[in-house]
Amino acid sequence: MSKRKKFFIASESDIKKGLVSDVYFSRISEVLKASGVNPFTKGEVRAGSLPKDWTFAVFAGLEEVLHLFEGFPVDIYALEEGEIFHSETPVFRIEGKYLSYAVYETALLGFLCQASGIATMASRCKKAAEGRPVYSFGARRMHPAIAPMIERNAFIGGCDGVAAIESAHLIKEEPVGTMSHSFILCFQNEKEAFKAFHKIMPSKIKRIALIDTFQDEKFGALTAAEAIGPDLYAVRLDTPSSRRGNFLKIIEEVRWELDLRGFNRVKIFISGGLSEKLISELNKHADAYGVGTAISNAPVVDFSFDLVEVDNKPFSKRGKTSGAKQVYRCLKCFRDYILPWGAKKPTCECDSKELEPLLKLWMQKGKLVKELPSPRKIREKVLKNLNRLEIKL
Ligand code: PCP
Repeated sequence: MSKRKKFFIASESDIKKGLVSDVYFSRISEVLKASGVNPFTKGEVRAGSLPKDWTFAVFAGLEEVLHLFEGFPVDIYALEEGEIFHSETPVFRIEGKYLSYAVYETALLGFLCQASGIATMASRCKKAAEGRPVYSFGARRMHPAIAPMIERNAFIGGCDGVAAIESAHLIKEEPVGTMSHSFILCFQNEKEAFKAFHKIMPSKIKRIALIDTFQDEKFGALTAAEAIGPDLYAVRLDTPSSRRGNFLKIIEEVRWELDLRGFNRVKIFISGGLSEKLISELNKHADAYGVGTAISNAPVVDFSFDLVEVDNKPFSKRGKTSGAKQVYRCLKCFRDYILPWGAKKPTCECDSKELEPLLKLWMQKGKLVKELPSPRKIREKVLKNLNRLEIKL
């Protein structure tokens, strides 16, 4: 058992050693071992339903799961990360002697449930923003130990960038940031703060001025324009809820006052309390968004793990369909067909024969057999698929 911890987190080796496991798994493993029972099994992950009124979700977390099982005598089939799935879609299957992976079910589901929830919420915010940039600003809302995981999945889900340095490092992207209220409060003078930022920050850092600290946003915007001039890239409104009133009207005014004085190129960046619905309401005048809580505290996808074959016989508990499965997606109409593994590829009701098998072999006997795509590649896949999907707001 690990020594007294300063931070209450499990280390990579704790997870790899199977210590992040609900105790009943090690107890039943003990009983199975003592009874000489260790069948060859196939276990499947799927979600019986999706959170809220979500009609689709984005599959994420697979890369960590593959690292968890590296070196184990198991084979793994799964959707590609970034793949769109629906309730009841089998998204992952592990094959091997049950005791070779039994105590890892907790970690396996933990990796997939939270990552897929975050990636899906990021994709919904990105869809609602209708092409405008959406940045992940939510590391501060969660335990810092998981900030890189949160923001990696926010990025692959569609966010255009992430704020925390270690998260950006993980995905090999530049961190994104503006300026904080505390910065301006330290100067006790907005104009001086803006000028100092402009004077000292390297030119590659976009000049995004926070304009709601002391005064009405439209005057804050003009102060920023005066202080930074043509290099002003955007103004950020993080207006406290007590002052928001008709927020779209405030943003419209800022837009008017900037345009009136020739600052048409200056963009308007919004943050604070955002989620899909508010984003869609502010698109008329907003150019970019910083989303924190809504993405980092996204509902998890309630995946469950179930054995579907024991000793190569289809065998599952009540309420779960037995046997290994394949999911065929019609590339023309995006309809899915869930069929027994090995069944003939179907023809779609839309008569298209272009159906893609979604469950791919990623690991054989604990060895990766397929290259892991970069976060940017996975993000491109999500954005491509998002164009085909509707979200109810
Ligand atoms: C917050 C900070 C976060 C934003 C809002 C996320 O502003 O900028 O990135 O908010 P959300 O979780 O509601 O989506 P402040 O708390 O005012 O912090 P700061 O002064 O540092 O911008």
